[in-house]
Amino acid sequence: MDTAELIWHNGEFVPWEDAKVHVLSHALHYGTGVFEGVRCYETERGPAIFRHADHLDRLAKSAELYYLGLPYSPEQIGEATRELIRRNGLGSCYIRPLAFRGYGSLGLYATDAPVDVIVAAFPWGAYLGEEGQKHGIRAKVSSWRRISPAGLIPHAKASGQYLNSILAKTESTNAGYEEAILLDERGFVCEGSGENIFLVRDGQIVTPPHVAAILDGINRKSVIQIARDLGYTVVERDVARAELYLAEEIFLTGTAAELVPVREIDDHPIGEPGEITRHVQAKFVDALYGRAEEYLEWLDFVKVPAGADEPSKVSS
Ligand code: PPE
Repeated sequence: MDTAELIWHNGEFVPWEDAKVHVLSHALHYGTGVFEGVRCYETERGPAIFRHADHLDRLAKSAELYYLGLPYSPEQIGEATRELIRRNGLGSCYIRPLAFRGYGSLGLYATDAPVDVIVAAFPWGAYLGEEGQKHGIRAKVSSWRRISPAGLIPHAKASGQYLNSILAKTESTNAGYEEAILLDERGFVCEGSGENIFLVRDGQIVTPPHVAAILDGINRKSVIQIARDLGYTVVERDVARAELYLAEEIFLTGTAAELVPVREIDDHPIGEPGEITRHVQAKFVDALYGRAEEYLEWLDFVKVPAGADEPSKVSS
């Protein structure tokens, strides 16, 4: 992976190679961590973090859902992140905040083990490839079902839950596809291994509802808003597997992936990215890079404009 100079670790900026944990850290054994994937984009006014407050809010909610008491407020983690990007001298980058049960005790009720927090920021290119963003990817419905709300919390972004995504992604990659699409236990479409999914049917945009067994993606919400603002009808409803094959267009959204068209699924051709996908994708990319005036409020600028007040310092 591409690295950077510093990582924020429990309130300190430490050299990348020194950001280490003990091998008996709780999260290493049980997956007791919650995290975010956030992206920062180089805009005309300098680096800006896309929907930063929403990501920090989801991090706090994921922590709450798994009884992890965060030792830092979302505001403190947010300011640490902006300072990290400044100190690392980064422009466009991927940001990975993680809160996890650290070293102190093992066993399943380990409230003695502290909650450690890190934020890393480093360069990370197109998750499903630049070619995929332009011409679409090939996807396969996974034989693994998406984690059920009966046993875990699909709405939380928790480390251990990603074993489910990893099984699906491994299966689809080994079979020669670029992404896996997971169904829920009823057989309805949920999402990709690390992205939400949208279909175009009869000119309408359709996506599984936020109460489905999906991660309620921040880019999902952004794309729904952008599509509606562009005049499209967006319907949140259950999506049957067969609709994947009958769709006029399909695309995926996520922080790492951004907006990626799907050109083939289970060997059924969907075709080159369609008109609606292209239209929404272009506006979405403009929003990410601060080129869409109407969505500027989604951006958290890292650097203070010259002449403005200094931002408050990290208080930890
Ligand atoms: N579903 C899942 C399961 C998921 O992991 C992500 C993000 C999304 C949907 C889209 O959510 P959002 O980024 O808020 O629009 N996946 C993150 C982790 C990917 C990874 O490989 O790590 C990401 O995109 O950063």
